[in-house]
This record gives sequence, structure tokens and C-alpha cells, in this order.
Amino acid sequence: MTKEKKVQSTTINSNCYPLIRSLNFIRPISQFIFFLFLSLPFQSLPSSSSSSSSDRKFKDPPPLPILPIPSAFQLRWQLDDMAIFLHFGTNTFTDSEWGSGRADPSVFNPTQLDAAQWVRVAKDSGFKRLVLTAKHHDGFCLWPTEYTDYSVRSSPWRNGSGDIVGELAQAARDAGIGLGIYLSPWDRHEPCYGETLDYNEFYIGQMTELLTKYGDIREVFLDGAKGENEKDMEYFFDSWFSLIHQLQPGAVIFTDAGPDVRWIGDEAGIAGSTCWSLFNRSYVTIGGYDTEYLIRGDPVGHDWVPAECDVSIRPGWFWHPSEVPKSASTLLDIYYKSAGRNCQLLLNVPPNSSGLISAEDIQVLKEFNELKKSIFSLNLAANALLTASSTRGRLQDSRFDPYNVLKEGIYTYWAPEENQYEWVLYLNLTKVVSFNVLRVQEPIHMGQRVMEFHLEILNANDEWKKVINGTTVGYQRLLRFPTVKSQHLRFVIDESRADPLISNLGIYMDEFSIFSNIVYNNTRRHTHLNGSQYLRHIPFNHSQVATM
Ligand code: FUL
Repeated sequence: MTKEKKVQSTTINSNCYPLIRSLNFIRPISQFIFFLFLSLPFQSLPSSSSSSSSDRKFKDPPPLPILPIPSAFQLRWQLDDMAIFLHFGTNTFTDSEWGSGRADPSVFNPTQLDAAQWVRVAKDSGFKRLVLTAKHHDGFCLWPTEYTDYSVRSSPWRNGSGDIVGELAQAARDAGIGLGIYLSPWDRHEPCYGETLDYNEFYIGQMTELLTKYGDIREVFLDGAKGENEKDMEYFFDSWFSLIHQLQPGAVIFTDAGPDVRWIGDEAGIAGSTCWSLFNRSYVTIGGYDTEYLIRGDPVGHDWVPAECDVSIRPGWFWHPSEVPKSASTLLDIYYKSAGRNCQLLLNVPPNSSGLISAEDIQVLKEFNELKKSIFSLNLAANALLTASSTRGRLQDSRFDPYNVLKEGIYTYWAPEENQYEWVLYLNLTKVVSFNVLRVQEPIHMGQRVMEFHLEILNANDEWKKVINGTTVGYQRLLRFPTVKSQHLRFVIDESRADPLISNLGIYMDEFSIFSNIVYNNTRRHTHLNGSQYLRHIPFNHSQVATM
């Protein structure tokens, strides 16, 4: 009996979500009446929450996942949070960004190259993966490929017997950190570029070398860039994707349009404040994209394609002697707007011409890591008393308990009872606390659900006051707002694709952000702040309610 009711009500929830969404303009009272009406046929059946626990032998099952959901490897990728991008090649020695493909290999001689240093810097600064430009658009290969002599084999570095991909793969393995490779489709050196069949064979030959000789590869980054008036040709993407998945089933493939990870649509590392991992791959072609669609994703998308935010620590992707790194506070701001908006941050830190990551870049990464730790190591809600508007399952069932939101990780979560007309978590912090950052996570292995939410505090006059509104959560949502003080909070989900599930809720104090005065847009991509600004405390205007 109970089981039968369960099936029926779950069907209402998972398959009729457009219906539930469309109810928002009539909420909350009329929605309540509507649900009452919906549940009339089942009224003679005991509700799953109100039936006495003694008459049931079995556990309540978890809620249904809501499609699309991530693959195991998309999930592993997402949990990395941040990765380091390494642009390195002949451009590093010729002071260029898009090499012509005609640079003499003799220019390539990074005499102090130490891949273990790259790995150490990444690991010590909290990054979980490195992605190396094994071949950039100039066609020079950082491994001794058998398909061209335009590679490290023809350079003076290690007398032509070196292999940078090999050294990095070894160092990454030793340190237990993931490796990704960038193999540029556009190749300005290779004579067969432009001959569709020949070049696709050549490219697949190179890709096969990279995916079979160096152990585990976690990401294959396929850049869609190509200069104007270049030879026209077709890339056999479907064959490339199938081959990559066959040779490295654990690797995610990045392009403008997935299949596994999509580009965020800008090179400033900034995601939309609404950002879905849901997406329709068929709406986007590689190289022909609608930036808005990439930035925001698609609440009714059929494919799971989360976004990666690539941005360089310096103005250029390659190292140039005249350029300086961004400040730690700028990186922190980018972190909030990438990893804090359901994306992964892929931060480019280009090794210099000696083959090392420069001391000034290391210093900035160290400061950035310290800023992050000083903000996020103390969840001011860690000892809060929690209650919820409703909880799925029986009282003794801890799997759906509101306290799960205080546990780290996405696999434990609070689940409300089905068919509710309000979804609220109440936090009693047991004392008055000041804070200005909210962190929320969804158990994305169950699908991305939350569409709109807000946070309220009980003010000194015992009135509930809205602090911040947000749209979309996903893997991780970080929101900053003017500092507020309270003992009692209400986290309210206003709109959701299905019953919302929350795996983490935290509040923090950020003394460092200068978030209101950094402007990013497509015309001003690289904002430079003086390195000394990173510890400055900017007083906020305490009167406003922020909307992000
Ligand atoms: C772009 C390329 O043209 C840049 O050189 C760089 O590699 C960046 C990550 O992608 O499309």
C-alpha cells in the first residue's frame, strides 16, 4: 500500500516538473491548494511521513535522480574544483602567443626545466590537476612524436632526447595529481593541415601516442581557435571523441560544446551568475557558439555538460618577460565567479623560458591559497542547530537529515518530504555571528535541481530580512554580500526542477574581497591590481540586499 502510494507520488514529482515550475506565479497558497487537490485520490492511503514507523520493515528509498546526471568521470572531474593550465612551447622563447609554425626548434631550450616544480606549485596551492599544451597552434610538440620532426626531438633541450609530456606525467603520478593534455587541432606547421583525410589521420596518430604512452589522462582539451583566412578543412570530431573515450575511458573531453565539459564562453574565467550543467549539445557547434548559451547553460537541457572556466594568471597565455601576474585578490574574485558558480577554474600559470614557474606567480598562488583557506576553513554554521520545513523518510533515518548539510562532501544531503509547497532550512547559530559569504552545494550525482533560492536573517527587531537571492546552485555556489549579523537564518528554496536536495550549507567571513569594484567583460579581460592590495579590507555598504 505504502509502496504503491510512493510510486504514484514520485511520478508526479519527477515527470511533471514543468507543471511544478509553472506553479510559481500562483504560489504559495494556491499551490498548496493545488497539491491538496492532487493528493485527494491518495487520501485514503497513509502518507510516507505520517505512517507509523513500526508498521514498515523496509527503509524509504532515496529520491529518484532527475536526468540528466553526470557520468562517473564528469563527477570526478567536478570534484577537482581547480586545475592548473600550462602553456609552454616555442612561443615561450619567441615572445609570441600564436606562433607562426616557422620558429626554429633550436630556440627551444628551457635549461632548468623541472616538471616536478610545476606539480609542486599546483599541489601546494590547492589545485588537483594539470593540463599541458602538448601541442599549441604552432604545431611544435612537447613530446618526441613519430609523426613530425617539429618537436622537442629537434631542439637542443636535453640534446633532443627529452620528453616534457613524459616528465610531467611521471611527476604528476608521483604526487598523486591528475594530468590533462591540450592537443591543438589547428596546426600552423604541419604541411598536411588543410587536407581533410590526411590531417585527421595525422591528428589521430598524435592523439593515440599521447593517450597510450603516458598512463592515466584525466582531460583532453580541444581548443576551437583558428585564425582567419587559414586553410579550410573538416575535423572528424566524432571519430576523435570515440577514440579518446576508448583509449582513456576516465578522461573528460573539453570543447566549446562538450561532449563531457564545455567552454564557459569567455577567457576571463567568469561564469554566469545563473549556470546550469544542463545543456543541449545539439544547439552548439564547435567554433560556432552562442556565448550566452555557454555562460548560462540550459535549465531544460537534455545533456550533462558542466563548464570549465579558463583564464590566465598573466595577460597572455604564454610567458612574456614584460608581463606580471594578477593579484591574489583578483584570483579570489575569479574563484568566486567560476568555482563558486558551479564550474571548474582552469587557471593558466605559464612556465618561463628557463622552464620553471616564475617566483612572482608562485607568490601570488601562495597568497591566493592563504586567502581561500582563511575564509573557507571556518564554517560559522558548523555548530548550528538545524531544523527543516520537512524531511524525507522516518525520524530515525539519518540519510535525509538536515544536519547532513553540515557534513563536507556532496554525497550526504538533506531531502525534504515529497510534494511540499515550501522548502526551508532553519539555522540557529546559538550566538550572534557576523558573516558575508554563503556556500551551498547540491548532490549533483542526483541531478541539478535548484532554480532560485534566498537567505534570510532574523534581525534585531525580530523581523526576517532577506540578505541575498540566487539562481542555480549545482556543485558549488558561493555568494558574497554586505556583512550581516544574526543568530537565526532561513535558507529558502523558491523554485526547483524537482524536490530540492542540499548537501552543504556554510556561512563564512571574507575580510579580503574587493568584489564590487572589479569589472570584467569581454573588452576588458585582464584586470590588474597591485599585488599589495590583497590583504586590504574593503568596508561594505551594509544597507543593501545583494542579488547575484
Ligand atoms: C585559445 C587559444 O587560441 C589560446 O592561445 C589559448 O590556448 C586558449 C586557452 O585558447 O582559443
